Formats: sequence, C-alpha cells, structure tokens
Amino acid sequence: MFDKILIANRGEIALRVIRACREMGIQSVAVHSTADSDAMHVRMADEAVCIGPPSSTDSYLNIPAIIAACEITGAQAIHPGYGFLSENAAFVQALEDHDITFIGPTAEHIRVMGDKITAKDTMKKLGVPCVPGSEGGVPDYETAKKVAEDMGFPVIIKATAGGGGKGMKLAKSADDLETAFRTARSEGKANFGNDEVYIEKYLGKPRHIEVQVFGDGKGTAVHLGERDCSLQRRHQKVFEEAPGPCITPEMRAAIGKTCADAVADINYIGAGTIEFLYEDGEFFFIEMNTRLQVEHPVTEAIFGVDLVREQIRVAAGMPMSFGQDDLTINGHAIEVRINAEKLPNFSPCPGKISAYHSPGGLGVRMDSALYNGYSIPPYYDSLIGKLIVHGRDRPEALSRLGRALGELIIDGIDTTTPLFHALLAEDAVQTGDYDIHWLEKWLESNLG
Ligand code: MV4
Repeated sequence: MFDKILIANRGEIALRVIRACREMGIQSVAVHSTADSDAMHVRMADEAVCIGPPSSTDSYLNIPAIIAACEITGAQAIHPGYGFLSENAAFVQALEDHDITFIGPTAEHIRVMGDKITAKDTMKKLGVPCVPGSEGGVPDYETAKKVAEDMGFPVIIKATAGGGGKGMKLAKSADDLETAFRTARSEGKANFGNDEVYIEKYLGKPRHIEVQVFGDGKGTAVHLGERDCSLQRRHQKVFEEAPGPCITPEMRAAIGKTCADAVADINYIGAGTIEFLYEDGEFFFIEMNTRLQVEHPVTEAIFGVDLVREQIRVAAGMPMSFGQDDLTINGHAIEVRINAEKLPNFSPCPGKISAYHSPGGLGVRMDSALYNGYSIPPYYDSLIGKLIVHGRDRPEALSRLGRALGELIIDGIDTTTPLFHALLAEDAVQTGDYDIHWLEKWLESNLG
C-alpha cells in the first residue's frame, strides 16, 4: 500500500480523498493555487504545496507543477478527484513516465472513452445496448443525409470529442440537417480541436440513468446499481438519486451484469460510470465516464461501501474488498448540489461565508469544504457542498432531505438551497416521475 498520496484537486472532493487516506493510514498531500491558501483541503491534508497562480490552467491543470509537488513530497500516487486532470490521458502518460501511480484507469481506457465514437463502438462490441445511429463517424453532409433518411427524423448530431452538451445539435426534420451537421462540426472543432461527428436517433423524453461499475484491472468487475440523474439544468446535474425510481431489481441485475461484464472484458481498473438514456423500458448507452463522479455518495450510501478506499486499493494492486454477491442495496439515497449561485439565473455568487452550519443526524452526510469565515474564490466551479440523505425508502429519503435542508445555514452568499425546498413541494419530484427535460421546463414556468 502507498505511504503517501497527493490529491490533485480542491474543495469537497479533495476532503473526500483526504478522509479516505486518513482512515487507511496513508499520508495526504494537498496542492493548491495562491487563491486557495486558506482553503479547507490545505488545512486538512498532512502537507500542502502551492502549485501556481489562481487560474486553473496554471495550477490545478499544471502537470509539471503537480509532478514536481509529488517528487518534492515523496508521494507515490495521485488521486485526481473529478474534473481538472481526472480524464486527461496525457497526464496519466506523464505520471507513468515518472513512476507515479495514477489512482484511476489507464491512459488507453481514458483515451478510448474520451472519444465518443470509439467509446460507442467499443461498448457495442462488448454487448452494451447503444442508441441506434451511424456506424462510426459521418464524414460529410451527403453521408449524414443518407444515414438520417434511413433512420428517420428526429436525429441528433454529436461531436465525437463533445461533452456537457457542446457540439450537440438536434435536427427535427430534413430541413434542419445541414445546419445541425455543420454547426456540430464547427463546435467540435472550436471547443475540442476535433470536427469528427456522429449521428443518433433523437430520444424525446428519456431519463438519464448511469450504472456504477468497478474493476480490479485483472478481469474482475462488479456493478453497484444505477443512479438517476435526470434533473439537470444546462447539462449540470442538480439532484441525483439511487436506486433509480423507475428501475426494477430485474432490470438492474440485467443492465448491471451487462456493464460489469463489459468492463471486466477490457480489464478496466477502478471506478467508472456507464451513462444511458432510458426510455420506454430500454437502455441506450451514450457515454462512459472514467472517473469517480460528483454523485458517487448516493451509491456509497445504499451499498455501504467506500468507493475512494476501493480506488486506492486496486491502484496499489490489492484486490477489491467485495464481490458482486456482497453488494446489496439498503434503502434509498438522494444528493442535492449546493452551488454558490443566485437564483433565478444561477449567476455565480462567490464571497465570504458569514455563518455556516452543516445539517446532521441519522442518514445525513454533508460533503463540503466550507467553514465559518471562508471566502469562496471566484476562479473555480460554483459547487460548494453536496447534501446526501439516506433513508429506508424513497419517501423517507425525501422527508429527511427536507428536514436536513431546514438545518443548513450558509449566510453571506446566495446558494441554490431554496431551489430544493421548492422542488420537494412538486408532485413529480415526490413520485419520481420526471425526464431529462422536466427541470428546465419547471424552471421556465416557476423561476423564468
Ligand atoms: C441525447 C439526447 C437525446 N437523444 N442523445 C446531452 C449531453 C450528452 N451527455 C448527451 N445528451 C443527450 N443526448 C440522443 N440520441 C438528449 C440528451 C440530453 C440530455 C441527456 C442527459 C441529461 C440531460 C440532457 C439534457 C438535454 C439533452
């Protein structure tokens, strides 16, 4: 096992990893920008190294500075958290060259899944059900026209390097196709330096269901059920839950086995998420994320496992501490993302926290790097906390969420907390009857 791990991240996820390290008797090294000298992850880690100025490009994305921090402190491994360098194949390659262990998948797996066409092709060959669409990339408009007409409209054109909704264009009919095709291409080029695109049948009212998988890198893998993350705004998740309210145990076992077998087949190591659109009882693969996700705590809550501890174990060459038969679901968990944003426009709202009180009690987990008197810097993501509740069933988790939100105090800035009080009053949220468009429509008619 490692003696010392460097955490190449900040905020709540850096604390999450430091906590796992401490429980495992591993020393932790924080890295930080000059804007984060007073941040909680710097205080909580055993050691801290300043790696650059406020801009992420020069600090949390600064590969030479992070490798130097590893060498100076003698850290043997790096946990990347989510975002920043977590899905950067070149970073993983650079660590390999310096004999530093990356706590995550191989550079090759990151590369394969980072390119959506290659990812889909790989998953299809591994027996994972995919959205009907083009066979690989679509080189020109003529080909796009032929594929779309054979398949029938509406279709969606997606940039292979896309993500977060960028480089994705809907064509409702043949009239929209040329514009959609050319726009998706140029957005792919402009945002990711890659103009390759592919086409899929457009699904009108799906849910976003993602399956948590975990592999040991040696041909063994398990699944830890699914999360429903359909409540999103501008491709940002807002409210996530596990298990999915519309997924039966039989469906879970079937799609879970398909996913676990697929990642076992490619000797995948560590945590991964296989994303699906789910419509009319069918799963359609869209993407795979090769990192630990923001919403991993809902899975941890219902399975009673520590996913970060497992990531560290397998990265050190140890076996996973559970097999598929050890994994059973206990109750229901919900996470809401508390952002430093002002409603109704969700405009970023950094500033000084004049009072902070975190909720507690049975079934409540607050993952946050906030403290009383902390100043949220303006340079980074607006996520400042995740409130995770766990109950015996979904109604209990929902009422516990309302209770915990009532205890939460964050003064001095605006946060998204009032949104969750309002959402809890909605029938669709209470019954779990929503799709990926529900929240945007609700915001339009209630805050718009
Ligand atoms: C789709 C889709 C409908 N049909 N693909 C959005 C970002 C990217 N992860 C995939 N996305 C979508 N792909 C087909 N074939 C609708 C979306 C989509 C969406 C997906 C998940 C969660 C929220 C969403 C909001 C708008 C569109």
